[in-house]
Amino acid sequence: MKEIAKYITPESFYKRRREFVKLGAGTLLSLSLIQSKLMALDFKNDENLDKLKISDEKLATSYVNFYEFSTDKRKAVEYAQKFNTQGWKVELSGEIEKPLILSMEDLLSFPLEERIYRLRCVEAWSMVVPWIGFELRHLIEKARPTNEAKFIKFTTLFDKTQFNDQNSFFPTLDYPYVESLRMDEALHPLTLMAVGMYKKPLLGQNGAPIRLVVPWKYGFKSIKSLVKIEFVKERPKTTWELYAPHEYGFYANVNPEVSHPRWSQAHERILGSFSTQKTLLFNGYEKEVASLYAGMDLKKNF
Ligand SMILES: Nc1nc2c(c(=O)[nH]1)N[C@H]1C(S)=C(S)[C@@H](COP(=O)(O)O)O[C@H]1N2
Ligand SMILES: [Mo]
Repeated sequence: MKEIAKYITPESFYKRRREFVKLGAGTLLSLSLIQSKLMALDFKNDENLDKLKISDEKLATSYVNFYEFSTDKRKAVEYAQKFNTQGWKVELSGEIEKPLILSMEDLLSFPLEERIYRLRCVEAWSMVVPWIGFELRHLIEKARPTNEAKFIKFTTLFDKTQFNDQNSFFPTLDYPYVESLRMDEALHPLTLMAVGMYKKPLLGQNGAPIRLVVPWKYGFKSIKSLVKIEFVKERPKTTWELYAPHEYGFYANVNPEVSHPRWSQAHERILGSFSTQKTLLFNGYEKEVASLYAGMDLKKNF
């Protein structure tokens, strides 16, 4: 049986499946669903018109921030290896016509695209990641928000049996991790729901099986392993804003002129190289997104 599988599946797929088997049965199921979409190259490639230099895949999957596992980047990767995403569901509720519960299969019916984006962490490092996902606006259209919906609130899984830091006596953050976007930011075509990167399904440490990616904002807005999307009237309090409001604002737009109280944001370390570069307003996406903030004081609304 295994011998036959070797002949009827492309070799790379076969090898990759074997790697997934090592991750355990739970991960395998949802991975293979996404995997088969991606292996069929059922997504539109990014032509990389800006000629961004893509970061090493090894780096992007090992230098991670995922506090639910651990604040230690190495340990987060280690603990994420047995992350179980079997039967994953995303719940949509709030100011929409009727609540929806979507499986990964439902979510994968949106048109998938590769998007090569800069990622700028508030810790002053950056990389370039080739994500695979769909525009969040497609999901919003499906949810049919009412006129009352002004913000979207996103929530990460809360599961003490899976996340070491959630289970600790003194958790680092007030979990579950919550993030939010204004409706017009959420509807912007750059705003992505990612299910993969480097032409493969997301790994646990990068927010499997589905996460947000907002390229013009600091990385912490790009919330991982989503289970809930709520359409709300009022601006929600977000995890980092609650933790330190003078350090992490709601908007978190990348801005070289607004320093973090403890360090400058004017430059960034390019991960995987010895160089630094100037940080760009809106992380280089000014042309696309500046109009969202016309007339707003970006220093006050940081
Ligand atoms: N749920 C959750 N989402 C999260 C984080 C986290 O700790 N928990 N870290 C954020 C931060 S600070 C960054 S920089 C990005 C990092 O994404 P990456 O590790 O895939 O590069 O994820 C963001 N999303
Ligand atoms: Mo970050």
